[in-house]
Amino acid sequence: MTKNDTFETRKKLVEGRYTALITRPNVKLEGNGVYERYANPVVTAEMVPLEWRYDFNPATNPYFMERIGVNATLNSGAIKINGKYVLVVRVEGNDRKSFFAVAESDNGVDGFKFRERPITMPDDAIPGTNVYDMRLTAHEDGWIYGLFCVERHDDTCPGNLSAATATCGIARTKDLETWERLPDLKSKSQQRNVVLHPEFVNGKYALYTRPQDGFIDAGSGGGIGWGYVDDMTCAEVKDEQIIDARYYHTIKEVKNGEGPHPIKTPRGWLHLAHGVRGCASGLRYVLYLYMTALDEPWKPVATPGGYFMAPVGEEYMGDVMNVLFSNGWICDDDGTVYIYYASSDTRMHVATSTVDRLVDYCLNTPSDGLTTVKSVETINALIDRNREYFNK
Ligand code: M1P
Repeated sequence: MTKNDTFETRKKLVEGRYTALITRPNVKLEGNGVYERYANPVVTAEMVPLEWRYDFNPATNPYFMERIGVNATLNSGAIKINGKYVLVVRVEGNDRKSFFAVAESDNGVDGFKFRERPITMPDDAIPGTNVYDMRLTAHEDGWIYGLFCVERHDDTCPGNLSAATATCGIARTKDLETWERLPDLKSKSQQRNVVLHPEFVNGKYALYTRPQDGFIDAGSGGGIGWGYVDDMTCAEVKDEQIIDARYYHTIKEVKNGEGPHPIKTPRGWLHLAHGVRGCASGLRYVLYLYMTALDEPWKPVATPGGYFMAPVGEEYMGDVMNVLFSNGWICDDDGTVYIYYASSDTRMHVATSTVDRLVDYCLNTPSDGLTTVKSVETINALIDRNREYFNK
């Protein structure tokens, strides 16, 4: 077989596999009544366009080998624009650098197609090493903001190659194509998982924050915070109040962080977040919901106990095992909610539900009583109430 034959044979094979993958229909699975998962992930590393990864010139790539590998597609921001379900995907290369890329679908559950090129995100005045996990907010000021984590080496520790800092990067756009980079958020501590509330509150921009002592450890950062910003073009959060605290022996003992911005419902703001606890195999990341008051989005009104979603099946497996993470969801006009989540820092999935069901879940799931005794009391109370109805 000549080199040219090899090129043509492999190209045909790779292109055929790629087309089959990106046109594969998705199938809704039965769930627990709160939400439904889908059979296939919606975006994987293999779905990243071939022309981003392969050299298509037979003279310079006679074996049709992949030249630039993609390791994962994960933690994606989500928004609906012009009738399309749009993800700003965190694409991570084999070189460990993440970048953002837009993928769009007509129905939100399959057929996601990447735009022609990844996003060229302008740098801050202080260049970053890595960017990831964008939260998208179409704010009432008319801009679409993207808030994301910017990682830099911590130069105060010159001998330590793993010392890093986490800061909130800010950019805005009208079309997800051209981005205006604004200065990074100023705050007293390091920050990750910062999210812009979609409305002005008390005439100011409002942020969900996650103050943290170090790059990995939340440390004395007590949970999800809330703070105000006067001007997004020079954003500074001076005071943060913790609105969703961490607790001993809960799903958010070690860390928690706001997911996408909350959805406005008649009963209050509906929030999706992640909680982290330690176990023998490392950290376990799960998703949970809570609600805050409509006129006071910092005030919790419903705090269902335990997790809403945790890894199942292949979701356990990946680069960072035992992780579900979400920073994007879309609420349609008919009340359908598309929850986009990544499993084990490797691939993107969707689950669907409705605003009504998620609010019902929040208002009727018992809070965490924080002890075994309380948990058993809560179950017994349900059994008692069920006596009249069960097995009739
Ligand atoms: O590896 C799991 C997640 O770890 C971090 O999340 P957090 O800041 O809450 O600990 C982030 O690096 C996130 O991207 C990653 O998915």
